[in-house]
Amino acid sequence: MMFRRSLVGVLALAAGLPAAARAHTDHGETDYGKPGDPKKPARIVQVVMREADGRMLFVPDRLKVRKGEQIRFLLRNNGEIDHEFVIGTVEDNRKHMKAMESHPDMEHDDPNAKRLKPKATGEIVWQFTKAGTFEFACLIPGHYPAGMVGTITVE
Ligand SMILES: [Cu+2]
Repeated sequence: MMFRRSLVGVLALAAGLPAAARAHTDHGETDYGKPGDPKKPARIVQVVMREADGRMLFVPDRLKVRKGEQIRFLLRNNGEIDHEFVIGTVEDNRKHMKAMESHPDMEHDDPNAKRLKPKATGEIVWQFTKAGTFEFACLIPGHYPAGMVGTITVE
C-alpha cells in the first residue's frame, strides 16, 4: 500500500492532477477493466519478456479479448535484465513512463502490473470490462522505445 500511494502521487504530479483523480475506485474499476477474481474461470495467456538484437519485446505482442472476459496472464522474464508488465490505457502508460524517468526504481506490484527479475515468473488476473484498445508495456526507462509494448483489443 505504501508503494501504491507513492505511485499515485507521482502519477498525479506527472499529470498535474490531484491524487484522488488518479486513484482506482473502491471496486478497482479502471478505464481498462478491473482486477480479476482468481476463483472465476479465466483464459490463460502466456507472455514472455526478453531482449533480442538491441530490441526488447513481449511475445506475443497482440491480444484480442471479448468484452467481460477474464484473462490469467502467466508472465515469464526470459531476459537478462528486469522487465515489467503493466496493463493500462495508452495515455496512462505514456504518463506513467514519464513519471518513471524520474523514478526508475519504482517497483510495481499493483493488480495491473508486475515487475520481474531475470528468469522470474509472475501472474496477473485481469477482467477487461470495457471495449477499446489498450496496452501492456514495460515502463522501465528505455524499454518501451526499444519495443516493449503490446496491444490489447477488447471488443
Ligand atoms: Cu523491460
